[in-house]
Amino acid sequence: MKRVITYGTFDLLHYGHINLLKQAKELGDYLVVVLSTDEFNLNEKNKKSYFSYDKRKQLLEAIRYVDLVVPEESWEQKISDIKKYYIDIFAIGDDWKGKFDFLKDYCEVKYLPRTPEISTTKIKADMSKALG
Ligand code: C2G
Repeated sequence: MKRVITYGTFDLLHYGHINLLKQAKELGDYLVVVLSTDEFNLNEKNKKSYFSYDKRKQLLEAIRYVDLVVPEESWEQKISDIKKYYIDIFAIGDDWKGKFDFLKDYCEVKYLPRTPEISTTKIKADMSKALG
């Protein structure tokens, strides 16, 4: 049983997120998604998600690739998460390439190709243009 972990905000869920989750799940048998809390988004990522943590969790839990959703409250929790959930592989989009290589002491680290043409920022910009 290979256990995979990934992290993110997953706000305004779109097919780029789904592609990532699918790729991450295909690396193993069980996928833990560590979802940024509203406070973590505000204080550490300088982004205010449109959907609350609970709503974003509800959406992720409905995805066939996702087995468990838990909160991300700090940048420093990854090593303890890897131990806590007996993780074999840490996977994240390649926009983070190299940033989490320090986790190689604890598990495999995989940077997965992002879906280039879509982003939450683009969705918001296109919508505000369309709505005027
Ligand atoms: N992603 C993707 N393609 C996109 C947009 C996002 O593959 N078009 C991936 C990102 O690379 C990331 C995941 O989807 O692996 C979630 O993206 P975000 O919600 O933007 O997460 P991020 O802000 O990168 O948070 O501690 C790590 C952070 O929590 C990662």
